[in-house]
Amino acid sequence: MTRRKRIRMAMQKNGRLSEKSTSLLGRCGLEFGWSKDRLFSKCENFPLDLTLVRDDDIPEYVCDGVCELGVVGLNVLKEKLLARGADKPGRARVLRRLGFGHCRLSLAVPADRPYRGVRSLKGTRIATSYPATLREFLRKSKVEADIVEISGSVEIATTLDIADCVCDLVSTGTTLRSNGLKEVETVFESECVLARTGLPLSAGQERTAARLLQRIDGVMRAADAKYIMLNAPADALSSLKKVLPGMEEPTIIPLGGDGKRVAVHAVAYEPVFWETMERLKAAGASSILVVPIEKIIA
Ligand code: PRT
Ligand code: ZN
Repeated sequence: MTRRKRIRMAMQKNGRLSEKSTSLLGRCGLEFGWSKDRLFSKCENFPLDLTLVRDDDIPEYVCDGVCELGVVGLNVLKEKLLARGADKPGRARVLRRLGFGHCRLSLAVPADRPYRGVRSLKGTRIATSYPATLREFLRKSKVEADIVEISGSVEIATTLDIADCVCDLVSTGTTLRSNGLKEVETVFESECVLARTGLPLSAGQERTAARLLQRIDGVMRAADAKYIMLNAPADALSSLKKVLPGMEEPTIIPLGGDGKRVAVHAVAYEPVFWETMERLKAAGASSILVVPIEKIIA
């Protein structure tokens, strides 16, 4: 009997990460028979099955090998790994940062309370849903404080006098400000990640995971990449290369018989702004085309 090659991936069922996680898999060419109420979804054209759960359960699933892969906020993964104890076998590790779901775990104090550095938090009560991450931060900062663990609506903890300050996720900062709090320290910067179990996979599953990673890398590399085509005098090539951001070695195609003018085709891995195009023109380029790239396998 051949060993399994299908892998199971845990993903958030319903929440901030669901749409972008789904879209990423779609751009990787994976097709699913979606149904909102289902907890499992089998990919029809790739050996992967999705398990759709609450984000809090994903680290546990991945650590225990219930799912070989998981898509989850690094904040949740780190918290669960710290809470679980770093020495337990079968831990999860991060394979890729996925470039969405950015946020930070921050300390915030009432706006009218003076703040004189992290040491001034000594002896305070800090409300958070991330006790293990906060505990690690306080230990490293050599500050002793009381951690008040609450599961939601952390931002109202000071108003309710459950705590003196809070440690919560922030993205725009609006929630903190509208609750009379000011952000004073960043504890942890987070984004959505692809994690894999520390437990061994079968050879077939390793190959499946490697194929998926190659596709994810292809999609992510293509996100900012552009294909640039332009015509230019052959002797302007070196100055053009200086202008083009993150360009690979270009393909040069002679135009006409005398070799004095060439067509240049290249992939640029950084954004190409109008200013860049103007500088290309000033360096001698004409007929400049910049087109988006859908996928790249390097
Ligand atoms: O139901 P389930 O348990 O699966 O979802 P959930 O409600 O626990 O999580 P969800 O969907 O809200 O968030 C999932 C993940 O998104 C988080 O674990 C983070 O990795 C990431 N993320 C990115 C955020 C935010 N940005 C964010 N702003 N998660 C939460 N927030 C909250 C924050 O807790 C605070 O209440 O948004 C508020 C602050 O936002 P600003 O813009 O006002 O600063
Ligand atoms: Zn959650």
